[in-house]
Amino acid sequence: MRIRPDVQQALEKGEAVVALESTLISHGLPYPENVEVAQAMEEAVRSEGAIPATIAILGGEPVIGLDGAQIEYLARTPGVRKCSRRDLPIIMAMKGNGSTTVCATMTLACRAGIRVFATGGIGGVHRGHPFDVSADLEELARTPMIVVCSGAKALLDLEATRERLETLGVPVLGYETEQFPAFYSRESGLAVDVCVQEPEQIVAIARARDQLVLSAALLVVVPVPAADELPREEAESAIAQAVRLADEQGIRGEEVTPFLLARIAELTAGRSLRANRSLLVHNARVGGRIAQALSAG
Ligand code: PSU
Ligand code: MN
Repeated sequence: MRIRPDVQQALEKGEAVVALESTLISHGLPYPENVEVAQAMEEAVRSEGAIPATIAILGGEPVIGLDGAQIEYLARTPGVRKCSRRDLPIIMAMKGNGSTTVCATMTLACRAGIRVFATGGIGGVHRGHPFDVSADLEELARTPMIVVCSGAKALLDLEATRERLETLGVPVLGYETEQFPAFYSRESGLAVDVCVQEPEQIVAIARARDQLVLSAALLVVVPVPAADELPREEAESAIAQAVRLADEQGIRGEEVTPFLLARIAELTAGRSLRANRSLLVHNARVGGRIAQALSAG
């Protein structure tokens, strides 16, 4: 693994580091918003006094802490492989370039010694396809990090995803919310396991988890900032249409999520992108705050 020197140094000194994923750059957002958002997320982490480490595979080597040119490359190069955990040994042996999903980012970040990771929405159980379950969920069950997100992407079956998190033993902490957020919208009608107000409460729960040597991540869910929220009905109608298109066109496997995100952006005339961008940057800031509290305590 190639760890950027400032990230390495911060890890050695026990200072705050926040991992960021790269699939949202290569497959989640269109160019050039993807570069702008990736940079804004890094700045948001820094604004809280933590070091950002965006993760990807370049030339077969896992890179912990991309530089600006590497982010730009992932953002504008078609054909970068979207890597889940199963793809990591393949892309490394092929000496290829790959972006990392939530799952693969956690795998690599944890091995590098990073304890906090911020992203947009985790994968989960797909609507109408209960056997298409994102590897993100299994990874959350076995990798003891703190993962900050806005719930699971609303294009999924949120209720089934929420149930699966319970089965897998993943504690769901609502950051200033009682509800599991619905990604583009603040509320889903589903409950969190506990509502927390301060990063220190999250750190205390992480400590208790570690004392018990539980392997699961803590999932910290943060609603999209209210000003950029997509009303639930509007999001739902776009999602339902996009899911229908995916079924009609026979979209399967790892292509489903990027396909749906792109169709929803079209159907909402970019308003889904605004919500997505806003929640990503906000989550990065919250991640920075939690990483600070963790290194202080
Ligand atoms: N969140 C976003 N945009 C994304 C993703 C999450 O705001 O593009 C990506 C993440 O990398 C997540 C992946 O791990 O989608 C899930 O893909 P799948 O459903 O194929 O597991
Ligand atoms: Mn899938």
